Amino acid sequence: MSRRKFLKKSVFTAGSLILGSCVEVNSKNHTVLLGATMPVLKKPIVIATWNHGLAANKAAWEILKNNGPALDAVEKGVRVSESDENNRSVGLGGLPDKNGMVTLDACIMNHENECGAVGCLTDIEHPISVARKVMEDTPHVMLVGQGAYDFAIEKGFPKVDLLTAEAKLEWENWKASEDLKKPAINCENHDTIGMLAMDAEGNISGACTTSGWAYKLHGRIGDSPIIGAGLFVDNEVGGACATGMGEAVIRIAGSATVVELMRHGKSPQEACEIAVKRIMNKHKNMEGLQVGFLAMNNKGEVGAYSVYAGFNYAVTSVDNHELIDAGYEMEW
Ligand code: SD4
Repeated sequence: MSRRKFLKKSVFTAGSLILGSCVEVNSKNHTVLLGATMPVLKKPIVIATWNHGLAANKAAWEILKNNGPALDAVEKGVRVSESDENNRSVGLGGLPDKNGMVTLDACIMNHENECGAVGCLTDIEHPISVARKVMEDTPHVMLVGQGAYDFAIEKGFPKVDLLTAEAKLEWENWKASEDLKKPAINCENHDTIGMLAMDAEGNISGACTTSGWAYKLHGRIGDSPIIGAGLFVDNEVGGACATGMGEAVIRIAGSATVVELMRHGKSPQEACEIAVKRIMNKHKNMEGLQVGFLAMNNKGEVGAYSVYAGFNYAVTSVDNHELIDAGYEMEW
């Protein structure tokens, strides 16, 4: 495993986010934003993890461009991934747990530190909207399992069979394989969508939704629905979200850590890098342990970083709609 060297300074075509920033072009000819010299984007802005973030951002942008609230934008945005049955790691079509059940985790947080979450939710296509209902219609932050399901049904969400034929087949193949105890943890089965939006008013909201670690033990909840781990927003500072192995993110209160680092003066890029390095320091065995953070501060700077190569994120603002490869510590 080799440590990446960040050296190059380049200027790119007009309209590109990375114009004049410190960047590197990687082997796939994708751009990677580096260091503390992020450009400041003009609000509104929406950013989201992985390449499914592009379609999700597009939906969020419909709200933001009409001066709509960031909270509506992030909900609408991640619902696109939740309904995409070709996506094996979020909502409908997500890979199931060890027992063949699709169990979903999600949370949402607004600019007033109000938040809602659901964990281990079954048979509901849009956990993010249930999380928003928990935030808005109850005095609680988090509902899990049967209670979350009953609440969703009571609120009028339809019951949906989330296990598609393709996901079922993959699960059956996994069961038949020798890998029963040790499901691979990699970018193929770890693709949560985390989204952060700043609206025209400058208010930030975030959303995070996932079917979690494929073939997990039944009842396992990752970082994604845990406020402070998979997502954290403080409008006075900015927001952060996480993807990758949730257990490692929870151990360092990942997203809250990134926001606190920004509160103390770090750029989003620096904050994500420090959080990744903290995870590396706290784990003796980093083999296959992928974690990525994505952050935005209230000035409109963004940053991202991951343990292993391969993490990317979508950035959409009035001048941009593009996918950017995050910097990272190690090659796979
Ligand atoms: C989890 N963090 O359940 C989630 C999975 C994930 O990209 O992020 N996938 O641990």
